[in-house]
Amino acid sequence: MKQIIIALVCLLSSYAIANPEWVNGEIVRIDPSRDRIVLKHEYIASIRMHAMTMPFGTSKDLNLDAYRPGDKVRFQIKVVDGTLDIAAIEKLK
Ligand SMILES: [Cu+2]
Repeated sequence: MKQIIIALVCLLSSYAIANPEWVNGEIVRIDPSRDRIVLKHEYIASIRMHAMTMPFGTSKDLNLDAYRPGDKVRFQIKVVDGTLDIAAIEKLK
């Protein structure tokens, strides 16, 4: 079972690397103390995830100072240790 999960995560991360996909969403909450951001996102085709509101991890080099809840954004994801992190984000005009 563990191997299946690892294989799945590897598959997901190779998808994300091979085909960086921009996903539209809206910021719901930013939680810098826990390196987390909650986004209401549209369907993510690369991992076949339906639209939902969920938390994503954020890395230190992602500067979110200019972002506020309610901002419309587009973002790219990456799989880190089995969790979804934001690889890139930018505001939609
Ligand atoms: Cu989701």
